[in-house]
Amino acid sequence: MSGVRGPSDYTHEPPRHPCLRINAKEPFNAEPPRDALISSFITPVDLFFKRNHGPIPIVDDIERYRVSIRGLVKNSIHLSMADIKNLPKYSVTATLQCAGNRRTAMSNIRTVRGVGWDVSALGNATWGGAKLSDVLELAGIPKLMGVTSYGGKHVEFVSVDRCKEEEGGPYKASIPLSQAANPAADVLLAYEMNGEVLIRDHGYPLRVIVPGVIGARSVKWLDNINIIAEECQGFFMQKDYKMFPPSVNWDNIIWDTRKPQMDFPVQCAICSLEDVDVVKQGKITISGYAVSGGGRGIERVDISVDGGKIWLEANRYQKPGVPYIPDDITSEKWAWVLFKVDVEVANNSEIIAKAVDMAANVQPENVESIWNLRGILNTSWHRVRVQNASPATPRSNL
Ligand SMILES: Nc1nc2c(c(=O)[nH]1)N[C@H]1C(S)=C(S)[C@@H](COP(=O)(O)O)O[C@H]1N2
Ligand SMILES: [Mo]
Repeated sequence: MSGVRGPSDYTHEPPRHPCLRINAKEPFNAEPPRDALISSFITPVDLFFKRNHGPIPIVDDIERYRVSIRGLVKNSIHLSMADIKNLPKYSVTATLQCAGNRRTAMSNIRTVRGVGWDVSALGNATWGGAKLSDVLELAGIPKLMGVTSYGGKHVEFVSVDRCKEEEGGPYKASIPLSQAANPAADVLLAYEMNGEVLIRDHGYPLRVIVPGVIGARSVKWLDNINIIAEECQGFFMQKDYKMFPPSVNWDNIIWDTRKPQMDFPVQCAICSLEDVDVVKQGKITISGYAVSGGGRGIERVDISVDGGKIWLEANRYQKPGVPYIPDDITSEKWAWVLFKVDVEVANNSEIIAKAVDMAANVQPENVESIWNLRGILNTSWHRVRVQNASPATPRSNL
């Protein structure tokens, strides 16, 4: 009906960059190599991580595409892409991070359920589109409204992809109306990524971007927007993407006891080195990314090259050469910062990175203390181990 449909198999998947590391093939889940991630502040579209729960939807006729806004509102409306593009266009640079980022390292402690990810299940893009607050206004919901006169308190986004978790139904999620109708929250209905038309993998023709919130709420291939009284009852809100304590296992879990995860916590990772890496003796440059949720900028990134005894502060930047100042109005509040520091490393040492956000939240020291059965939000100190390549490693004569 809306001009976009979810196929039932994987015969119509789009082409993908050969550099991506595939964590699951069907549905397609892939991330770029660590060093590719930090080669630019803006992540190129083809290297941006792809996180799917079903086959990629197909748009047969963009002219026929409509997104409807309905439910507990005065006016139900159906908007074409032209209607959406008629609204003021905003560009928001925001980091999208999957809650499962760094899951593999958590599963090394104790088994968790979910697709394994290294440290690259995130990316930083400039999203172009209409503000959701402007779209809601067309349906009769004034800006900054927390509840409609019909009792609507949540905004549900429904897609068209077919997910096995939803028993073949579409992916869906919701955010509070107070956030959706707040222009300062920068929630977008995005049709562009890095200045180009959104590609199929990232939600063509239209997706939601909820800055500062786990990626799971940024619904791709938008079909309907429903104004509802309670939060969305879909699988990905109620039976997934919730944070449980280490004591909860699959035998004693009670999903209702926790709220769906929204903001992501402070996070950072070293991307210039693999988990165990061989480096030349002496000085090396360590670099990576740091980001926090909820619009809390990064205050500091601390690096240790001796397993956490001595710490030094890394340089942070968003534009190369321009120092990052967290509360400066020119710093992009939803975007990551990249960090860099030159250090002298001893043979066989552990290098650690930890970030501190503007609210002085700091990453937890050990993954054990935040282990959870779904393996989400592994934000523990990022550790890598380096061994020096001896300068005169003899090469075998062929
Ligand atoms: N319709 C739909 N939207 C979705 C998903 C999905 O499977 N289907 N995955 C979500 C999750 S878990 C994440 S992390 C992000 C990933 O966005 P990306 O693939 O554009 O990087 O999309 C979110 N939106
Ligand atoms: Mo995700």
